[in-house]
Amino acid sequence: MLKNKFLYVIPLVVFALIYSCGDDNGSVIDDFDHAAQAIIDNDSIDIFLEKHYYDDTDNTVKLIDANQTPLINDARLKSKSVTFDDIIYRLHYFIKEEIVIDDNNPNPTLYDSILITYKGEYLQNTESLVNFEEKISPVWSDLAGNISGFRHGFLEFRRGRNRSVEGEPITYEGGERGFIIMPSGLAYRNGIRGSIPANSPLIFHIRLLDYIEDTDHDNDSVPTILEDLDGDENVFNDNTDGDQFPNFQDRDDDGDGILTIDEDANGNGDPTDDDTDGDGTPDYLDPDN
Ligand SMILES: [Ca+2]
Ligand SMILES: [Ca+2]
Ligand SMILES: [Ca+2]
Ligand SMILES: [Ca+2]
Repeated sequence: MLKNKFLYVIPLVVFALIYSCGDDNGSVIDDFDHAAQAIIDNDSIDIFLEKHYYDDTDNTVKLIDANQTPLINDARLKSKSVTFDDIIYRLHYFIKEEIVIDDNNPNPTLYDSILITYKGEYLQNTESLVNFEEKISPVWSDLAGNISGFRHGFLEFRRGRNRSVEGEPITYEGGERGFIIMPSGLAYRNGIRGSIPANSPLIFHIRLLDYIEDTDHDNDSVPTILEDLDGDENVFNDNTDGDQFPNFQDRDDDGDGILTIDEDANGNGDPTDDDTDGDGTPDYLDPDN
């Protein structure tokens, strides 16, 4: 079941993966002033939020043309700080209607595969948006490799419940909808991405239908969230054996020839709690045991 679902993870953000790789490339010299751009974007987004409102009839963000409530005064608009590359950014998110259903883990983590619908737009200026991508039918997306604003925004949304009937279209009950609005620093920064100009704040109109709990990209029975060993919210820079695969894509994390899934001495399905030589390093990360 889990494996089948994962096959549908789609490349909404393959470009984000490419970006991540580029970012680690020491040959790229980037003297762009990201801190200054963060201030510019923050001001633009504030003005945008003053000039627009949320139209509940068609779930869109529109320019105020009468006495609608500006987003900045709409109690449903929330914000939080997200640090990326040592800069603290402000990320806004808007949940149209909070939906609580019986679910112990309604929100995804930063590393999960999510089932969503969305429409992405960039701010051309503080009064106009330009659509760059839209998925009306549900698609699977991988948060692990996605842009920071997208990842941190989705954490705030609750999934729905699958009510699909065999042979009929996928149907979900609940599944919160709304939007995320992010500065360019949490999106594609000063790079051009498809039709999106450099330094563009983005807005994603979204609905979270479902996600895979404890998404495990390499199926080694260590959830991807636990393969971010240094806890820096980036799974691409954790590579215990220094081979070409970061741990979350490596089925033998310590490169000792024994697959991680088989370094489970107590057989409880969790390799992270087995340390047979008692040296403080679990066997799956211990090349000499
Ligand atoms: Ca894993
Ligand atoms: Ca990491
Ligand atoms: Ca692994
Ligand atoms: Ca080992």
